[in-house]
Amino acid sequence: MLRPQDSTTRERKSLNGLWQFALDPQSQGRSDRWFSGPLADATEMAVPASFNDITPNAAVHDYFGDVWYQRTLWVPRGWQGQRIVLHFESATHRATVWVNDTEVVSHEGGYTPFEADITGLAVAGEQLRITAVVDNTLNWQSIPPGVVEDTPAGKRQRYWHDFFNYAGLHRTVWLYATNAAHLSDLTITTDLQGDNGLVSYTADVAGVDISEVQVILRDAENNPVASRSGASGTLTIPAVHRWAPGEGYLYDLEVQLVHDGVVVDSYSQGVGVRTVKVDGIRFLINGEPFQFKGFGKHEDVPVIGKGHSDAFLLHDFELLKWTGANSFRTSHYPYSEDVLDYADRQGIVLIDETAAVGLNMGLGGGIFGGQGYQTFSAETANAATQENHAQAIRELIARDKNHPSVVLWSIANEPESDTQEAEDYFRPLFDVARKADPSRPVGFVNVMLAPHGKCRVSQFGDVLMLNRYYGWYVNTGDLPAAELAWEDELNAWAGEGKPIIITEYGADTSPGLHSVVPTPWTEEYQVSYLDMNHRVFDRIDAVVGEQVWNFADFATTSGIMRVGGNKKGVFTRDRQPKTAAFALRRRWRDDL
Ligand code: GCB
Repeated sequence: MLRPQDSTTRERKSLNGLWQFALDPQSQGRSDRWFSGPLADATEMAVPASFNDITPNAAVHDYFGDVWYQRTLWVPRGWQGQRIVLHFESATHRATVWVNDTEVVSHEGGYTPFEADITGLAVAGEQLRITAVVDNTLNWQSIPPGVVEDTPAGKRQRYWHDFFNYAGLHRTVWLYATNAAHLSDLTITTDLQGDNGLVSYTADVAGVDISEVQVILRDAENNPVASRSGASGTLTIPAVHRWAPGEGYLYDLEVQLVHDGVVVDSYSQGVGVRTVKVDGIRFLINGEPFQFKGFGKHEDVPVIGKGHSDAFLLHDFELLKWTGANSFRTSHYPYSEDVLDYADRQGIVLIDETAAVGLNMGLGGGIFGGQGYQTFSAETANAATQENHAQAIRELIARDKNHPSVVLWSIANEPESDTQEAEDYFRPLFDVARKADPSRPVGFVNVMLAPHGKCRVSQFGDVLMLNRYYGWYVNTGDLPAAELAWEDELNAWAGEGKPIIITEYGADTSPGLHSVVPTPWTEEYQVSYLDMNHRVFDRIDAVVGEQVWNFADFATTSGIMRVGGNKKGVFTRDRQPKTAAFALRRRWRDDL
């Protein structure tokens, strides 16, 4: 699926703004056909945004189940005879959509796009009613998983990931038009041969039998540098300007579909020419060892929750550069495509993650509440969960495969990985990722409960991604003991001969809390904790990356371990620096 864009043959219309909105706590909207007319008793809701924090109302904040979004719109009068498509960049966690009274699409998974061809329903110059029911319930088959429990006070949603279950329409909704004959997908890979860049492409075409594909590659100054025809092929760029970390140089590949001598579709795709390879313990970008410096992030800001905001996108990237970060992980779900596009242009390197987080009943027991479940079983995470997980991997890769910023797929965060069941569950999922994209390395993020020698899933990864909290969850406040234990474990992992990226290390820190002696929760402790980690990393060659948890404080569920959310941010939730931000800047910026 291609992201909607404007071109000489395409036109799109954003449907962002205020929609009609209603909760459906009795789950009656589907059977009562709420889509068949104006929503009764509706309020207004901003799109894009999470609905949870817009209203100062606990019933809305903690709501789970169906919510209804509706709006009317005019189909542009110039779209006569066009193919018309309704496209949602995401709906968290699943949705069904109607146009007028007709159901047009359903989609499972809260962070990847879906669309419906509504040509038969949309009449140019007339009005349409769009209704979407969005269900944010998490269950054992959803990615991420959760469970609805009966309690004396009523039903309660539980889940095992450490961020708030924000939901709604988080990203742009588009109506767009193309000709009936159109490009339906495009896959680009790049290679380097001496000074030459190679750009290989495959164009999928729909809606036409006989047609010709022409491609033109232009440099950043818009000068054509190569062209050819055919639905697939390779273009050579002499003296190529590479895409590299810190330098997001993009060529533009225009794909034209020509029918009877007329260009019936034109689609442009940014292309960063670079290579990615794992070689022993080295992670190579363009053949050069790359050292990841950065953060695990979240899509999380006040009021709009996980709603995309261009202003926060730019601000966060400015702060990343200010600290000297060259990379981040899209923990713990696929981020807005606006983030990916901007990372491409800024030369920020991404580890791109699915929403498979919380598949681990060993975690918790006091932190997130006792679990009382087995992770993998017929009743809990089972074959249906695995199929949804496979689909989440396929959709992530289908969406993000053409982004040069993405150098590594993370198929899960901290799942159970020390049992036979986990090995059986994950082995085929690595194959799914490799089949979908043979060009990038694949890994998953390992949890402290499955240390070296116990983890049975790391064998499948091209790199090792480790989350560790020595000096925080263990050896709390005792950094000398933490340093010894951490170095011991890391040395054992280094024996595997794979590159190691520390994808999480961090300490909760209350901004403004200070102490001259090392005291957890103080700003000074966060700095000393990071210093200790860095000493360990600098002594082990296989460590090719450090991504601090977290870039900024973020919202979580209520819990005795969380004081107004997770406070491991180096910046506060409103993006003010803690002392650690300056310490990282000193370590990471080599121009200061
Ligand atoms: C982890 C999780 C992350 C949590 C973090 C923490 O290991 O991957 O989602 O927020 O620890 O702060 O406990």
